[in-house]
Amino acid sequence: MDTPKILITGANGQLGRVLTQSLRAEYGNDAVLASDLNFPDSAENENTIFLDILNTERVKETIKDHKINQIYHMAAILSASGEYNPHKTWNVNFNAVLDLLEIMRECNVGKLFYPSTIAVFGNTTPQSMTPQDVPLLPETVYGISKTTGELWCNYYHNRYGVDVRSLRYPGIISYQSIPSGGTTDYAVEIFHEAIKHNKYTCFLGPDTTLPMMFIDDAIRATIDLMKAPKEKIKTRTSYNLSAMSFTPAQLADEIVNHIPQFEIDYEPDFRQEIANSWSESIDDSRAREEWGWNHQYDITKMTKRMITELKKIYI
Ligand code: AKB
Repeated sequence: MDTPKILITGANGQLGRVLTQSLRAEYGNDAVLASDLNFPDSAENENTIFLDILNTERVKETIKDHKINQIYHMAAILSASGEYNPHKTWNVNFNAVLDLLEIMRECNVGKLFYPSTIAVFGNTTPQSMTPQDVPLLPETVYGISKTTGELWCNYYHNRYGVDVRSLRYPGIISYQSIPSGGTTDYAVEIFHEAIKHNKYTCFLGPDTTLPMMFIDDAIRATIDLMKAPKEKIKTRTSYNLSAMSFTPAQLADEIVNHIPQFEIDYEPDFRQEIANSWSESIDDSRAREEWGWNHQYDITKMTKRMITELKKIYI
């Protein structure tokens, strides 16, 4: 197997940052080229570049110049932000992926990781233990673009043999950055506000159940999927992936176990409708059977770790 030479797009995002650190820890700094539109804390250097994924020629040059053989394409506009600018969201989330698939084919790049999401599900999807193969009728432009991307990934794999692998991420909970633009972001914001102010106003109602995952599990799933032998990856649209499901009220109760004075109130906004169209829980048995996926964090373990890590930052 070739030594990995990895390009990460969206390396400054919630998942991209931690993925960059983890892949560098595993393969060395020089094996990982981190790219994004901007990096507030660091200037460009030989392993970090500013790259607009809509600039197809520059993306292609970068892949050729750096002899890239694996791409983690993490750049995307998320569900809530996407609704403010549907056409830009389509361009970033879909057209850039189609161009990338074509570059993969043309330049014979080894592997592509394509992040999909629970936003591919919609009001017609069974909401409890959503099966792997269901009709997808997403409500948001983010969901539409990710669904279409899944289908094109499958097409490029079947037609041209492009080794593209994908996961349908639930809401990701991490302490390394504050996500923005998503519907599941409340589950990160709540920890910051609990530690700083002992209270949080949630933009979803108390009983909104959504699937969630702690960052360590999400990163391990991503890297394990990319490392799995080709013949084990039988799903080339995107794998359902699951760890835990909870409501804002249940998460608040967990936080109270660590911060007894914590209080939550609720002011649902337009994101409530998006959340209502998504699954409450996910059947990810195919990922577990085919390449050995197994989560390690439940709501209790995740809450304890989030509070421990954020206290190191704030207190
Ligand atoms: C969002 O809320 O938009 C994302 C997602 C579930 O893909 N976190």
